[in-house]
This record gives sequence, structure tokens and C-alpha cells, in this order.
Amino acid sequence: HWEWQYLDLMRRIWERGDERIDRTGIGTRSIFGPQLRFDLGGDRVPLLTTKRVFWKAAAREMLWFLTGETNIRPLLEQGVTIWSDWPLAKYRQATGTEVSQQEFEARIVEDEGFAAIWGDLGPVYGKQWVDWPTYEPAGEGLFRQGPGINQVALLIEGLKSNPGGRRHIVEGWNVAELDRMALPPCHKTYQFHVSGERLNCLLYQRSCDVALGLPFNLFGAALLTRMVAAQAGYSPGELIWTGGDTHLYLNHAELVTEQLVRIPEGEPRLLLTRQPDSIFDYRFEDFEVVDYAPQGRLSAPVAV
Ligand code: UFP
Repeated sequence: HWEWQYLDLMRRIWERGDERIDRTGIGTRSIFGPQLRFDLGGDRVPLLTTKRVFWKAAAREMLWFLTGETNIRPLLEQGVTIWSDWPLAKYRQATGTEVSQQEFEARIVEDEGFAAIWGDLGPVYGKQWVDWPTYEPAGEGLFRQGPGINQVALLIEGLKSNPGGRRHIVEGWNVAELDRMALPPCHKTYQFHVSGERLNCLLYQRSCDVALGLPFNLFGAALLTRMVAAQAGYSPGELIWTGGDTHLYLNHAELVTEQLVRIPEGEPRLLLTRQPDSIFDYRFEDFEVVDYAPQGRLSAPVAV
């Protein structure tokens, strides 16, 4: 079962990882540079069965990236709260108030002006993926903003016109804009590769919370690869995931201990039930996960 790769990674980090003080102050055990591989053929999807993964939120997030949106408001309108921690922390710090997460989220949804100020994450994934900023010389050493670059649209065209290409990349790491992002991209580089009729994807994730982030990131990457393959006319191939600093937070001990005694079972599949004209026209209703009967959910605190 593919999932042993995930569980083995988890065990390796917990038992042999370096203990480090990290940015959040919580502390991690960490290894650098592991790799996981999954065959996406036959609609298989790397969705963990040893705990429930809320794949619907990951799917809505992926569609949100593709809209180019960077405000959490559209996510909250759909009940997706995975990005609330960062703006909430910023709001609390700036105002010195102890507003609850629910109150904050409700206000973002109800109050458009409030959302515009406090709900924006800066130029994170969506912006870079579909509207990477450019600059043109405007004379006298000045520059003006040029048209944005839609990396995802270019990717699909490139995969169709030049299958042998070695430059099929979607990049989130815009060095010039990192300091304006709520969180610099974690799943920062996707490279695609055509092999016969199959489309492979390699994701490089610079920093990975194995307990809470990775299950989401794997599903997201699989979904993205499926959409790209369908739009460029290939069948899904292999998903290769590579992590930089790949860690477990020390306060995830309970989750780790519980998950490592569980045995993977079952083979969930991901169906794309409609083929829209463009990768930007998928809707949440186009995705269906079948044969997913995971073991119980395991929760743990998110490090902000
Ligand atoms: N993280 C993930 N996946 C994500 C995401 C965040 O694992 O998609 F947005 C985790 C990795 C790390 C933290 O624990 O969030 C980001 O912190 P840093 O920027 O210091 O690496």
C-alpha cells in the first residue's frame, strides 16, 4: 500500500529527526530532502486512509488558487477555514484584541471592507500562478507594470505543443514579493513531464508539516495533476513529492503515536466527472472521491 511511504516517513522523522527550534517556537523534529512517489493511474489518489483527510477543503483551496484570488473571503464563504490562522494572528497583534476565530471569520464574510483589509494574504499562490507580475521600461530608468503572466495557462499550452519540454514549471517563489506574503509558498514548485501518453508531476515543497500539511498537499498536487493532464490531453502518470525541511511539531506527539499504530486499508479513487473547456472552469461539483472509508479523524494544533 502506497501509504506506508507516508507512515514510514512519519516514523523516521519522529524516531531519528533532528530536534530543532523553529520559527513558530514550538520546536520540531526534522529531516531534509525525502521523496514519496505515487502512481495516479486508474484514478488512484494519495488520500490517507489511516485518518480522515478533509479533501473537500483541499479541492476548494486548489480551485481558489486557480482563480488568482488571495483573499480568504471566498474560502470562508464556502466554510473553508484552513487559511484563517495567519490573518487572525495579524489582526490580533495589530489591534491588541482577543477576537475569537469564529468572530473574525464571520466578520470577514459579512463585511467586505473589513475583508479587503484583514482577509488578504498578500501575493500568495493564486496571484503568482495566474498573474505573476511583470515590469516594462517606461523611460528615464523608470518601469511600469506590464501584463501579468498566467503560468498555468502557459503550462497547458506548452504541454500540448511541446511534450518533450523540460521547462514545464509552475513557480510560486517570487523572490521580490516574498515579504508581502502572509506565508511564503510551501508547495513552491511544480514540474510536469510527459512520458508517452502519461503526465508526471514533481512537487518540491520547501517546508512540510507532515502531520497536518502533507496529507492536504498530496491531495492538492494529485488534483492539480489530474486537471492539467485532462486539459493537456494526457493520462495521469506519477506524482513525485520531494520535501525540503520535512518535520513533525513536538506538540503533535499524540497524533503521531496514534497514527503509527494504524494500518492502511482501501484504495480511494478520484473522479473528474466533467471536462470543462479550460482548467479555469472546473467547479467543486466536478470532483468525486469514491471508495474512501478512512479511519477516525486525528486532530492536532496548527503552528502559526
Ligand atoms: N505548511 C505545510 N503545507 C502548506 C502550508 C504550510 O506543510 O501547504 F501552507 C507548513 C510547513 C511549516 C509551516 O510547518 O507551515 C510554514 O512555516 P515556514 O514558512 O516557517 O516554513
